[in-house]
Amino acid sequence: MNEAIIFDLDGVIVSTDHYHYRAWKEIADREHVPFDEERNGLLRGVSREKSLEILLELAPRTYSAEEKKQLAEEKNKIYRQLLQELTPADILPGVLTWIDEAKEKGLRIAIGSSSKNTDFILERIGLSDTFDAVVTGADVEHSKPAPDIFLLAAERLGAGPEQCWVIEDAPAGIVAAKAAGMKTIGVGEFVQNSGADRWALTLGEAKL
Ligand code: B16
Ligand code: MG
Repeated sequence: MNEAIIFDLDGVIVSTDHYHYRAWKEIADREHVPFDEERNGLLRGVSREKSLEILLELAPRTYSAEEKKQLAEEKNKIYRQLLQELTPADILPGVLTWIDEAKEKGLRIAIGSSSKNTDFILERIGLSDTFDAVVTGADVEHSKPAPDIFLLAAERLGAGPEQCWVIEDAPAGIVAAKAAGMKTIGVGEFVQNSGADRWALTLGEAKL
């Protein structure tokens, strides 16, 4: 049976980093928590709730579970507003070629993303009907770096883990894919030394 490809979303298909940053920064400033682009890098690929935990590590006070829930909701509201700016022109270089070539070769393709905004993002960039399966943080209890998202994506594709290639931009995603027993292609500077089986600076330069 042919191999399958599971694409991460944020950082591989489209870059939403700066939107996440702008939304988290607004929350951080309001709460007097130091936060910059470097700290934002720590949130790459991990869930919204875990991202908030990391952000609040530098907070001057502690927060109740209810307060955290509210902050995460507020962040998402700001983020969703910013996502309105996304268009198909934001699809990262090389993505459409990868999708076309996979389809030509008869490979099944999926999205495996921690983002609970996946459906909205795919809609904004015009790729809602492109993938054979879409698995997000909303479908599993444990998000990346746990393997659950990728294992469910493989199951929905009808592929065994050993047949799957995962394309990821985040260390948490590479750890998750390896824990799932899958082959990995790291894309971008954040996963250059993360132990991915293959690596390229951009998806356009990456090879299966
Ligand atoms: P949301 P990915 C991840 O998406 C992002 O990289 C990460 O920064 C974000 O915190 C996470 O989704 C959750 O996103 O708040 O939209 O549910 O890289 O796994 O596609
Ligand atoms: Mg990512």
